[in-house]
Amino acid sequence: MYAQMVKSENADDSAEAQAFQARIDAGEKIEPKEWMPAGYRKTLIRQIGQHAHSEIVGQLPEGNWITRAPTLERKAILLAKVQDEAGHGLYLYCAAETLGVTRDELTEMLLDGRMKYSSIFNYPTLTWADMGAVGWLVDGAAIMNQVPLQRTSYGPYSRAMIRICKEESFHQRQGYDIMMKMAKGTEQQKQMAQNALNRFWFPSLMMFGPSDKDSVHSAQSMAWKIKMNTNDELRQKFVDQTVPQAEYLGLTVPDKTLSWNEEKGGYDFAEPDWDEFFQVIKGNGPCNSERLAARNKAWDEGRWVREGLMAHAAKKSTAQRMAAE
Ligand code: FAQ
Repeated sequence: MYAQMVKSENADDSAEAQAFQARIDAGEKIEPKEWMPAGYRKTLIRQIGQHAHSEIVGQLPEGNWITRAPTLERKAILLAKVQDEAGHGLYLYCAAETLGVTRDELTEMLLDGRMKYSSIFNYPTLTWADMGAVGWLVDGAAIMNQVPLQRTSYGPYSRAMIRICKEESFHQRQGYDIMMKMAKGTEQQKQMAQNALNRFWFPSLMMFGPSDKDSVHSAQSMAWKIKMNTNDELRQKFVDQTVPQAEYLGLTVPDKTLSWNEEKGGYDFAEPDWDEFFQVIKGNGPCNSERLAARNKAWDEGRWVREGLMAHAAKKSTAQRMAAE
């Protein structure tokens, strides 16, 4: 089914397509059973699917530290956060399913490398301070990207984002709280916090996607209000918000070119290494193979659970049918 949709994706200028665009321009939400251009459907499946995969794969770098959290309280908080990410993945798979693709199809495309997930999760989490940096910077970047998506034109995606954003705010604050503790702690803890910032700064800037001149999908996605801002606009807002937070922590953003530009009312900052970004999204980042191996293992080892649940559901519905006859 997904393959058929992809074949007929080309945007058309039919009366239906024009009426559809007029609804988008008027700020109306598009709902699952309504007519939509094949390209709109395909773009949503790609974006929502990648977003769902990011939430699921995104559990791995933090899951790595649950057993080694420094206190019982930190362990409980981290566990709750990682569980929230699983929940986000599930809302998003449900939103994607309303477009005619199944969760299993999406999962298979993740597992065999046909679909992407966020580049950020291909970097390792080496110390406890990385839990602070991930919450502060990675969830911070996610919120910056996702708050505007609450107004996205596709109803189920927009509604999923409203709930997700509430939880992401808690995630960002717990990360910043870890950073505060470490940055105000011993000299060694402060050094760990600085080191985590050094390693996560540029990968966090990459989360917003390539620069606008290299973004393949932005123009069409913005015309359809699937995306509400360009990649560079959101990256700029993220830098402007995050630099004062780093200053409050007494940490240094690892960018010697960083300076306030009075005229534009924002910071000038160095671009990430885009060659590295494209390598990571091609599968050649530091942890790509480890992440995909972990997801494949979970999928294979969970097969008996999925089959058991399906058998139980079939048995239950047969019993209900027979009782009704
Ligand atoms: N990583 O033309 P564009 C989270 C790909 S938040 C990997 O600009 P688009 C929460 C892009 O897919 C993270 N690939 O693309 C959390 C395209 O390739 P394709 C997830 C990337 O779609 C926190 C190509 O480059 N958030 O998980 C990336 O218009 C902590 C050209 O790019 C979302 O997914 C990247 N960073 O804009 C969980 C938000 N950037 O598909 C756990 C929704 C670009 O043609 C712990 N998504 N690419 O093969 C979006 O807003 C957009 O999809 C963008 C990319 C902004 C990511």
